Amino acid sequence: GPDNMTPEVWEKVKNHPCYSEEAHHHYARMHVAVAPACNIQCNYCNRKYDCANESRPGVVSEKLTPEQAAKKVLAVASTIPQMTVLGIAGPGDPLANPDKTFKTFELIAKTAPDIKLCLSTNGLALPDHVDTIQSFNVDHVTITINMVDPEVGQHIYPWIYYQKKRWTGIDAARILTERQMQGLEMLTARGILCKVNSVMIPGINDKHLVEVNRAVKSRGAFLHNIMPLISAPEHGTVFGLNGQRGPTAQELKALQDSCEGEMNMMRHCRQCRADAVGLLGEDRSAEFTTDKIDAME
Ligand code: CLF
Ligand code: SF4
Repeated sequence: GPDNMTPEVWEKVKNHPCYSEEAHHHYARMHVAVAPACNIQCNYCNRKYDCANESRPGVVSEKLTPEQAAKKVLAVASTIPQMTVLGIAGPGDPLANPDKTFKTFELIAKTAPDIKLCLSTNGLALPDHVDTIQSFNVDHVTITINMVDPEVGQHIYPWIYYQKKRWTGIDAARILTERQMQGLEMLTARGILCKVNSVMIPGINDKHLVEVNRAVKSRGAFLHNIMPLISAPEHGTVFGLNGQRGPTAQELKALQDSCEGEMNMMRHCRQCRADAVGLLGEDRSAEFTTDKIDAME
């Protein structure tokens, strides 16, 4: 709340439903699915569906052009006055689609300047885009960080695509963690609020996430959101097909509790779709499909 934050930080947090537990009862967010491509492979992802970097495999969203996305934002904002935040969170990685992502931000900054811009990324391309992110006044960036140790990372990421080359194994995980840490440091040095999302994968990174928590806290992350792996065989993810289980609610809470005190822990995440619309936990995306928006005119 306002008593344990600077006025500048409180200003950024108070209307953001993900960054403030209190705000999520009153303020809504929307996502636009403008970013189909990805530059890494996570074993919990199924590309046919929304990933997202917010890590909820299993639902398909309608892909939009930046122009369609801007139109949708206006339509939603005029229908849902509590809509304060526009996030780009997939279905691939927003920074693997920088032209589409930043074109969308540019259009929305012009047509709906009061809407806060939010971005979620796996972090691989992040250091290359920090200046652009800052120039669009994006105040909130989420990085999905599942490990800070390549030995752990090799079991989560089969490959990354970086500098026109495919990297695998320990090398891939080492590059990814270096880029994530560098991107996080660059953002926090510029005063951009960073949330870290981590997917808890029992037997793979569950014990390790306390170390991730310390690493991101020491680099200035504002909030840590540890989410459960969603692993059902019907989602067709590598983990799902291998019989990898997700954590129980008790295991998740125990891990969140053991990190509490190190930094703010988010506990109200709803693992949104890449085209989510409305209050967290409420899904109004079906009201705002392209054909319905065209019919509103
Ligand atoms: Fe979207 Fe993410 Fe921004 Fe929120 S969602 S890009 S920070 S506006 Fe929020 Fe949804 Fe959890 Fe994400 S509840 S999945 S944390
Ligand atoms: Fe899938 Fe997101 Fe991982 Fe890319 S970063 S592979 S879209 S979960």
